[in-house]
Amino acid sequence: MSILENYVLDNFDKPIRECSDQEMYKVLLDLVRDKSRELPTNDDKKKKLYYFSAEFLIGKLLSNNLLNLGIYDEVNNELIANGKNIMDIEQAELEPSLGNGGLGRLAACFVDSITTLGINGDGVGLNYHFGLFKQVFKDNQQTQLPDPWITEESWLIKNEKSYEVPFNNFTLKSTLYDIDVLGYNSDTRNRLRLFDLDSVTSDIIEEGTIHFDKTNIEENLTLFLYPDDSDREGELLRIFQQYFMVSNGAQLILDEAVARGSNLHDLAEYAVIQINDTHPAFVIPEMIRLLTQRGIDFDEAIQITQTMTAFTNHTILAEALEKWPIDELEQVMPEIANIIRELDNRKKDEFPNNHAVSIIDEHDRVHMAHMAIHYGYSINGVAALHTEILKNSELKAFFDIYPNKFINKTNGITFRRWIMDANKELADFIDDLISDEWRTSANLEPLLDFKDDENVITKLRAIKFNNKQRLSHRLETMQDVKINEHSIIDVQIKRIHEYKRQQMLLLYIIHKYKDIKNGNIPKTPITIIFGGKAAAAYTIARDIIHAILTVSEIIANDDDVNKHFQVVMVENYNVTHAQYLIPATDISEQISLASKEASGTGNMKFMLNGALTLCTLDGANVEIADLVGEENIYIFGKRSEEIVDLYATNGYNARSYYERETIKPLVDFLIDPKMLELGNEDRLSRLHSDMINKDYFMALIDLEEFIETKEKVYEDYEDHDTWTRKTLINIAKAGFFSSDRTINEYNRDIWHLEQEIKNVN
Ligand code: CRA
Repeated sequence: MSILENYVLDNFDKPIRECSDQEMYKVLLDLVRDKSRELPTNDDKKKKLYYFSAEFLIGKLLSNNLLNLGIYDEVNNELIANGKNIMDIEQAELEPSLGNGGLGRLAACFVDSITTLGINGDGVGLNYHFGLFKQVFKDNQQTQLPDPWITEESWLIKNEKSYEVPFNNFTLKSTLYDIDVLGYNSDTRNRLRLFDLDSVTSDIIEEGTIHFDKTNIEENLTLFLYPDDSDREGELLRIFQQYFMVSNGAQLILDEAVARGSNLHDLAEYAVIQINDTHPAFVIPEMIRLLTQRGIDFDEAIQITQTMTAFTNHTILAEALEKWPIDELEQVMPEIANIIRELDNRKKDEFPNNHAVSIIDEHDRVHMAHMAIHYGYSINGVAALHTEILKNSELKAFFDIYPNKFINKTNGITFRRWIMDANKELADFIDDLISDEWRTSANLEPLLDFKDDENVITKLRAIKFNNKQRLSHRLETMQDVKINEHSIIDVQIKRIHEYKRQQMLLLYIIHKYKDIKNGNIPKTPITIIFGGKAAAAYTIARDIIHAILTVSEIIANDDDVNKHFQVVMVENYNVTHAQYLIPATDISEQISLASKEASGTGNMKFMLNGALTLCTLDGANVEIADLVGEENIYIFGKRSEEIVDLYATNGYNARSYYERETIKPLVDFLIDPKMLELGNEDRLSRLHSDMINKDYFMALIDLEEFIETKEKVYEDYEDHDTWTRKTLINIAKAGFFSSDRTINEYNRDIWHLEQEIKNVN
């Protein structure tokens, strides 16, 4: 009997052909789960990694898991033979809404690579019922709704384990759900361990909003990722969430280590914790608390915790480096607050008068990153430039006292999802050219042999076109927008944030619109696509979305322009959207203000899928540029040292840029009568005034050079062969950005765990 038949008969008692896509989804889910369950976990290995993260942006899992199990083709062929299409079946799967942006997607790529390399390592996090939020556009504005994803047919598997988490005045008992994590062709599996609370209920959410009673912890604790923390209740709720996550995680670690033979004194031989950004940093005082509770003395508990905990920093933006008022910690978990005071006292004694390295500052706020650096054994940045900035400016005071703790680990992406799954046609074509060895080694360099092969260049162009068609079809069904499949596809997808400068691309769009109105018609039509959510409480970011949507409507309504130029903003951008957008893209917009984007990972996905990067020298763009050479990338804008210096000296004045005759009309268009007619005056004038009077992330400083460079990019696109040759070089050089390489480095330099696959690129 074939791989699917008996599953179908067991479930529905009818042939495949007669099953609906929803029914087939259920069958495939059962099949994949059974096959996963046949794989042992890595529990026979002594030491285990626990990757603690507030987010795991895993995306849909069906195709990915079929691929990792090595049965994708077999299943797909049988579906095709029965008149079914896996892409349609996949529509029945809801994307788990367990992350926000790059940090969460990175965690998802990492657990895939950890398993692929045969490392014993689980992810630890929370099971948010409604995720971040679902973005819905209404009147050209972002609105936020709950994003439910947990149904009977989700990948969650209830685990029997449960722990008690002691808050002040009450204790909560957790429920644990696991999601199996499969590696590529690996014969073991790991798990995502997502803690939850049975009493949580959607009943307390106000209809049509993401608002709820923030004080009702028992009912709200795992409703949303990053609930609004603009007031004290919101801050307390975040602290409740963080402590719930790490207390459960720490208890799980102790449980499992003891089961594997640890006597707790030797815990560091059994477990290593990676703290993914500051959200899980309370695991340090919590582990100390639990160890002392189990009879270890305080000094030894600190020492054990320290030797098993490492920290990753993902940003230099102050707003994301969490600082919690100590009195709030006292209110939620007094014992932990006391331990933190003690940890702080010890460091104040060790480094007297060195205020920059205090855990508790003069405003009685606890600096989570400081705690993690003092009481962990390793701190890493996520790209070479980022780590240098940490060492030389942001965390210099720490680098001075702990030079050996600092290390760089440039981010990576899993090639399983970001080419094998997202761009099957390209992946298969690469197999034809250089054999399928790259699928495990990530070595794509042999492709360079084909850079002057006309047939290869033609085929690459054809694949890009097919991916544009696929995207076009999706946008039409999802959002009722029709894009021109023959146009240049120019894309900026990422969270909306001023430092990423979507507003700078918007000013370019205004420039281009005016230019086309003046009769300068682009040789090839251009489609610029945005995607991204703005934090619900981030007003200017929501204003930027509004301005983009309003400008795009003006362009769409203008018959002089709309045949040549289109601007689209994808609604509710998520991993699934990204899998359609990235393979179809020609130009990858990586235009953050230099020094501000720690790494970026979208930049790597685009490169791997044959888009050319238009970028500032920021984050991992610097490493991309080094790899491909300056003739295969488009670089513009002020360099990072200059920007760091400008901040230090308060040397930027937006208005002096605004006054330039090239720039003023573009900014002023935001409040042009055409805009005000369609848009919301408050939002548009606030953005307008912000750009002139503040522009904290300096969109205007690079604008002229950006416009010039964009025109050059579009001009270069016209030489199709040269362009496509450049895309081939980019693909060939992308191997370095495989997350297998990144994880291999983490393991070699930080975790030191047993590993099955040793040679990674
Ligand atoms: N927003 C950085 O800004 C980086 C990812 C993953 C970020 C990105 O440049 O690629 O982390 N930082 O390392 C972050 O979330 C809290 O800080 C991100 O996703």
